[in-house]
Amino acid sequence: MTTTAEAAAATSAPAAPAVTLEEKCLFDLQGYLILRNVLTPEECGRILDAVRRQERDMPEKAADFAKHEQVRLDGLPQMDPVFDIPIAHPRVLPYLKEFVGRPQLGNTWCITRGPKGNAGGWHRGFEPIHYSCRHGVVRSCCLNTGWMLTDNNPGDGGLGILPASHKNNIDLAWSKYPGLTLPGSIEAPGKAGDVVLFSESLVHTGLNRSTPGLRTNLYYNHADIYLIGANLTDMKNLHVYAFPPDVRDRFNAEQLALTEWMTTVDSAIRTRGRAAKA
Ligand SMILES: O=C(O)CCC(=O)C(=O)O
Repeated sequence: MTTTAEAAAATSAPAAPAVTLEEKCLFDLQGYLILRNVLTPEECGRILDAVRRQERDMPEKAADFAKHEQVRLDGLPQMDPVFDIPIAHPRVLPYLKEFVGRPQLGNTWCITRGPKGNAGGWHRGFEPIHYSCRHGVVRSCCLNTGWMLTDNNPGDGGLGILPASHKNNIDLAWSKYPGLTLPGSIEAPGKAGDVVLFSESLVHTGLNRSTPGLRTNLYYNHADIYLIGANLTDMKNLHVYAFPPDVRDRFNAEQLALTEWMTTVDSAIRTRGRAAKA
């Protein structure tokens, strides 16, 4: 288990310059951006170790993997402080502020998939009406960040995206199209340490893996403060989204600001959520 001090040290990467006009233009055009080398190989290794520990030590997760060659973990920072690293990461935070406005961290999850795993179908979290660009101001009310802990080369089972679908006008039955048979769809390629930022209005999916080995990506989703309230309607999972005070106690100022909505969640509600799940 990573110590709090190690996790804090690991989040002290130098701040990135402001989002450039070219990046804003590209994000508005295609609905996603890929940032290179956000995590160091050492950080990827430490986070991946923690993922593998959880996948192995939680019996239901180990069983999932044995059966489906695919496993999902949710509420990551509640499992190990090393999962704090992507929260308000200095390379990513300027984009969250620029594209969301008043971003707050929603759910955090991890998906590992091997060649026999069955990736999900095409979907999006929010309709295009939740994306806008007016007078040069981009607003994606929900912005996801996909953190590649292993390479996402073609065929590795990475993230599939339909560029520009964050503002498409004609819908298809997205989930009916297997993998890259969806017209216009592509893979978001990257190496371990890269991050794909994408509007949750963009149609996307996990792709099946055709190469040997495992692909592991983390997803940290962010919503504008007025949309994050939707989490409060999901009582069954509220205790997963909202971290208890002892987790937030170890956060720096930016991480605290990005998770401020969690202070509105009463510990009794969290306890009720845990009890309902048990
Ligand atoms: O990487 C994946 O397997 C799929 C990610 C995704 O689309 C999701 O979790 O909503």
